[in-house]
Amino acid sequence: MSVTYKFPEGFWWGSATSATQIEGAANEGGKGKNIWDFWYSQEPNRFFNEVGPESTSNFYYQYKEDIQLMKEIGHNSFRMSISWSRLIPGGRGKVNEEAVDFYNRVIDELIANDIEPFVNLYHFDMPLELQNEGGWESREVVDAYVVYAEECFRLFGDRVKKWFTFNEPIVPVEGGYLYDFHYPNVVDGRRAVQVAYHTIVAHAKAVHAFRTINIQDGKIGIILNLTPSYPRSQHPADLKAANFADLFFNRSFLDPAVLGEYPQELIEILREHSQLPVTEPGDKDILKAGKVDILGVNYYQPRRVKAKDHLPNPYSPFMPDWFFDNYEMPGRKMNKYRGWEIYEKGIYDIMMNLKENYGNIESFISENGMGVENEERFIRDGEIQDDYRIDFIREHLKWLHKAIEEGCNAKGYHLWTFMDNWSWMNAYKNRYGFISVDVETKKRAFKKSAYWIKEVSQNNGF
Ligand code: BGP
Repeated sequence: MSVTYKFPEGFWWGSATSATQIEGAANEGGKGKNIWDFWYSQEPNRFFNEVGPESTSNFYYQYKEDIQLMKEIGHNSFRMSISWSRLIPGGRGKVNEEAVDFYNRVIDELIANDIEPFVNLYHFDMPLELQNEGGWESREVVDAYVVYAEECFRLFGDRVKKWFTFNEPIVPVEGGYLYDFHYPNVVDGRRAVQVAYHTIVAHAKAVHAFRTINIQDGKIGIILNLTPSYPRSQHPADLKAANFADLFFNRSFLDPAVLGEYPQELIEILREHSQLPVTEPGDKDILKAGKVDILGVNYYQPRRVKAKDHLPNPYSPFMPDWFFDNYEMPGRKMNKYRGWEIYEKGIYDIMMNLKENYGNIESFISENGMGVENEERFIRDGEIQDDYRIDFIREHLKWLHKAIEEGCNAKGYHLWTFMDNWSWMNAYKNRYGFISVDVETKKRAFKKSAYWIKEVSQNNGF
């Protein structure tokens, strides 16, 4: 293959996943319950085809085979998460030795196969007992998280050099406290703001703990889903709407994580609507000291925004959507299975924004991908011909390449995800992997994209 788009030497090729979405063994190995186990037991009807988290993709038992497959398709890095409720059942107290043993084996196996483990501490999976204490609304839960984080650094920091405090911390805020797609299914703006705030405090305290422990050559970061906000038009009302969306959904985490403080404009909006969180003296300094070394960017879709058509109902719960309407741009390209727009240039816009406004922080694409339903219909000669996925990745990579050529500090590209996994409420509806998983037999098989990415990673470009 002749290479037109060559990536910098040492570029990270790989993929990302999370504990709850692949491990399975949800009731085995001494694992405690998290909010997903519990919610599923209460309301299985909320999950696609009523498939829950108990066995998912069985990585807990098949990790060796899976790591071999990763190696075969050219991975040099892989992001996983540690399940808090597996490592410390109940969220506090004694470490579960079976879990330590499992994560040690996974980490060692990755390293033995020249795949660098990137480890994330929290991917939507609050231990149930801590949720019952209030979850992220509780400052004590913040402290419990910091102890958990320290434990992870201490146990695995001799081998794991890239750490992440949270994956997409705004998603549990949106899902659990505004829009009813995560447990505890609360709809309350003020509580949502408190949850978001405590998450950042937890993040910053974990960063501080990391620096105190001083892991040799270690870097600590956060993974954020950044959705560039594009206004419908250049009319001032549309521009204002897009700015609101940007403040609520991007800068609410990006600014404190990278710059160490919240945007003043966001604080003012929340103050005006009596939505400010409870804080403690000294928090500002904690946030200042919580700036990351590295930023993971998850990018799936842009956000198109217009000025509101109608005034919000003043009696409805406070919502970010009081300040803008979503805009359905005519002719937009859609992934209809997930209902997400595909806009490849968004990846470039994000990177240029990081370069210009966020000190060109070291970053990488930590998730990007395309979930498609019923991929069996694309089987030819026993293999899923997922050309749409290859196109999707290639077109995004071209824009990433352009951003790198223009000086942005992007170090890698991780697909969501390595093998088909359990997508929360969507369970196994949409498939994202290079490798398919038969939900019944757990058998793995390469899709066409697996061979393609192998060549791309080997050539460091395409
Ligand atoms: C991201 C999450 C992942 C993953 C992915 C795909 O927001 O970090 O956990 O699931 O999106 O989305 P979904 O599974 O909802 O289709």
